[in-house]
Amino acid sequence: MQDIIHIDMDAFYAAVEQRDFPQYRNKPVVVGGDPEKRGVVATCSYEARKFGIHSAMACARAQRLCPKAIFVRPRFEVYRQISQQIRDIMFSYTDLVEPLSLDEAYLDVTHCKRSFGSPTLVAKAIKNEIFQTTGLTASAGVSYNKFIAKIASDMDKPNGLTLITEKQGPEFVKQLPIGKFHGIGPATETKMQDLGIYTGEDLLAWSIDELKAIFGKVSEYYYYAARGVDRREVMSHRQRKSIGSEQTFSEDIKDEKEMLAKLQELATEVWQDMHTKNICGRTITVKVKFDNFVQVTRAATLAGNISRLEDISGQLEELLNKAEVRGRHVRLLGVAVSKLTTKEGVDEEQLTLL
Ligand code: DCP
Ligand code: MG
Repeated sequence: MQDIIHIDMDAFYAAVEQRDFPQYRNKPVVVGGDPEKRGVVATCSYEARKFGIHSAMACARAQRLCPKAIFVRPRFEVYRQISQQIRDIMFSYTDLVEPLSLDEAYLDVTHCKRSFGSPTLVAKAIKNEIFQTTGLTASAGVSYNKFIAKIASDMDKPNGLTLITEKQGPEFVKQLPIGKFHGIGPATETKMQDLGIYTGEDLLAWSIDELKAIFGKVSEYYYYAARGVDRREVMSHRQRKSIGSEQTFSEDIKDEKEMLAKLQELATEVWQDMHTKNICGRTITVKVKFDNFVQVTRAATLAGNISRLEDISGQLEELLNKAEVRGRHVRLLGVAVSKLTTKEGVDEEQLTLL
């Protein structure tokens, strides 16, 4: 059995605009094109949704529905940066992360790197970390496959967390409107409804062959989905850029010597990991998060590859000093190595392209 989490940011572009421009908060905000120039809505804040505004609607119509709405242009570069922050968080929990767009991803946490006892607690921790890091909320669906996890993440938006267990799965799918199935867009939905298929339960009456005659290759997915079954795996296309280890402390650390000792421990872990994975690197980064959640990183790049643990350890004190930790309370420390190559001297990035 797999433990799958689907994470989807709430009103993503609009939430970013409300975060960065306090004057937009609690107001109907529409991100998209120009209403005067046949622009289209990319997304809108939950305040704007109350007026019936939604993605892909003409901005001119949105303006008629809510004349007070604030129209803003998208800032893709900012969204991309935040998307990367979110992904880094996800990858710190599992290597199996499959992004679907800038604001959503599937995670397979069956073998979570930072285990908290249950996938629901892992989802909670990820949501929490996303909020601490970006100031934005996400919704999570927790289930035993991708199909159900994705529907679950949409059930309690915004800032929701919904668990659907393997036991609940088949009954849950029965009552599901057919248009909610991932991959069934408006055209297929109409086609299904014309055949009398309105819910998952209606779909149960159809054999694979009957479905294939009408829907072709995707029929198998429909057939199994109707039974709450989805065997698709979470596909990660990650190119590893760094290898690292970090720790959040139950109590903040104030003593510099203690910080350095912790960094040494983390460096040893990283070194062992590099060794097992047969990876070399040149850049050493120390990450420090203070009690006010401000995070700083300080890095040093060596002339050649790291060849001994001491190459990493030797940099820690100076990097810690550069992070200006003196007199401050530290809640997290991390060590990472980047500019990676394999022992054979081939770039990891090149390897993944082979
Ligand atoms: N997007 C877009 N055009 C669309 C749909 C979406 O440009 N037709 C962009 C803007 C969204 C982002 O993609 O912010 C994510 O899409 P979602 O469908 O996840 O929508 P939101 O995150 O905005 O809202 P929700 O809270 O419903 O997830
Ligand atoms: Mg979203």
